[in-house]
Amino acid sequence: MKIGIVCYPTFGGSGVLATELGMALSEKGHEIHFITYQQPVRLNFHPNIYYHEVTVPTYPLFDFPPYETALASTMVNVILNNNLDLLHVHYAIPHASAAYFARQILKKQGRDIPFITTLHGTDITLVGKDQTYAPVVTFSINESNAITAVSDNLREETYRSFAIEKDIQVIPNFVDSIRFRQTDKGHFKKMLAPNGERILAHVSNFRKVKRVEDVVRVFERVHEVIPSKLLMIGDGPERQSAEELCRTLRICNDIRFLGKQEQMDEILSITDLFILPSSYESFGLAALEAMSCGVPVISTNAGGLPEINVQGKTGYLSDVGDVTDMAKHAIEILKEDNTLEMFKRNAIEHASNFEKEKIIPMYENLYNQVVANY
Ligand code: GMT
Repeated sequence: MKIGIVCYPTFGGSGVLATELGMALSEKGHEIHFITYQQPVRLNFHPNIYYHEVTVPTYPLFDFPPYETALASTMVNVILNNNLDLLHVHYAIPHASAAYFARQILKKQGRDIPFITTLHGTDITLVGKDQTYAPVVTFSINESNAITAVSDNLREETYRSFAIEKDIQVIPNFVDSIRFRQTDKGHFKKMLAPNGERILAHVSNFRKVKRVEDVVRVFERVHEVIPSKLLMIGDGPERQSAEELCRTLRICNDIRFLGKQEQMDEILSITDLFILPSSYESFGLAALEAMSCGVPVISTNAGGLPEINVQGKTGYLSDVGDVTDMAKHAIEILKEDNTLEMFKRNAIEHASNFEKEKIIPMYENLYNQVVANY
């Protein structure tokens, strides 16, 4: 099949998932055309992969250059030039409405193409709900030829927040367990934790919803009891306040802010515990990648997190903001080697339910159905 994939090309989970999906499909023989404003961060070369950059010409009149218009026009051109069978857009805003627009333009030219919208989270739970966007989001989701959500929770949230008239199929996120596996990176570990300290990690875009200060507060409590180091990976608006908090708590020496990193598999290989205290996660792809590398997870019980983190097995889940409970469980996991080993094994085993080989065929089946019924 010839498939156009539209996503945010950044480190965010939706872009990562869309890129991994495109790469996996290309390995299975599909021709994949990425349509984005920048080369997606995780995109590797493959003969079946094409990359089409959306450029937005500027003009002094434009205080807000019309990205959605440029995107829809690029979609039209890519579809016509490459004879695509299907568009798969990740993150509703503004990708679903741009796809609708492109489809309408093509219809006028006697060339029709279906599009699938995958909902990822903040497009529904935060940004999409805003009345500034909601009418367009509702309309374009309903106009999609198929809709998927990455968790049961996100599916329910979408029905609760928007008047959706169609079925939303849940296709969970997946992980490449060949890349995200436990490997021996003992030399890195020795450099970061020279005295055998436990290593805790957090990965995110440091937005409010991630509650990064809670990560620091949990670490402070763990650190009092267990010799440990914390790796903070990623960047975003809350980074500075988290760094300030480290200074106030006088634990800076044991916390490293690494910024955005591409080799997450290597960092996760030396990590003992992953902390994700978000006030909402539709899924928590970063936690799944950690689990696949044998890293247990301390998370909140918000959104779709209970669908991937299993209480007392792969980690623990606490109420949002309950850093005392999170720290108590973190200490319980990290205290004894035997306990940590058991949680690590469980994490790998449970993550295997979300291996890409199990999930990609769900997308392929959907593509076949949509194209056949169009
Ligand atoms: O977490 C973010 O803020 C980024 C966001 C995105 O759209 O890239 O991630 C969302 O999609 C990921 C992939 O499906 C999910 O794993 C994340 O849980 C979800 N984030 C939220 O719901 C906050």
